[in-house]
Amino acid sequence: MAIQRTFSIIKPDATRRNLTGAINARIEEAGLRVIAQKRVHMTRGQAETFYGVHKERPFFGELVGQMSAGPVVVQVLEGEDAIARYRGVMGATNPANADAGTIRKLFALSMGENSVHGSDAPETAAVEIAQWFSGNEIVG
Ligand code: 3AN
Repeated sequence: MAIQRTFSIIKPDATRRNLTGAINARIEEAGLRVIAQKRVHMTRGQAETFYGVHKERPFFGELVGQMSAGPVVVQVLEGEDAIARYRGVMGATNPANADAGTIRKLFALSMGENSVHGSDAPETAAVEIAQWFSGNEIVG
């Protein structure tokens, strides 16, 4: 499997509980490298753009509110099969269904406040990385 890049967000529920380092430890233990990282406070508009594919879903307003409620850490992760690998480390969207040892099983509070985001495909990873990082901020 080729080396890939994926986009990650450590969400406000996790930064609020001072879990940035604990989540980064899980990421690095899984063999992924943090090759770009910054802490930002998303505006509602930025969160609406980021989650645009979900705009017709009933939870869209709640999701945008939660993502802009506090600081997040946006990241680019690199590694072999990074997109699927990170989704495995994250665990299922609903923490009740997440496997033992995953970030969401360990830390998530609910479906919405589920601590992390990770891209679901190479195309979305490219779009998401481009929303938050310029090329010279990514150092692989
Ligand atoms: P994932 O983040 O696991 O790829 P998606 O893409 O289906 O999940 O959903 C995007 C985000 O929307 C989730 N991370 C979660 O925060 C939120 N979300 C998804 N489904 C629900 C739901 N039924 N109720 C509240 N929030 C939800």
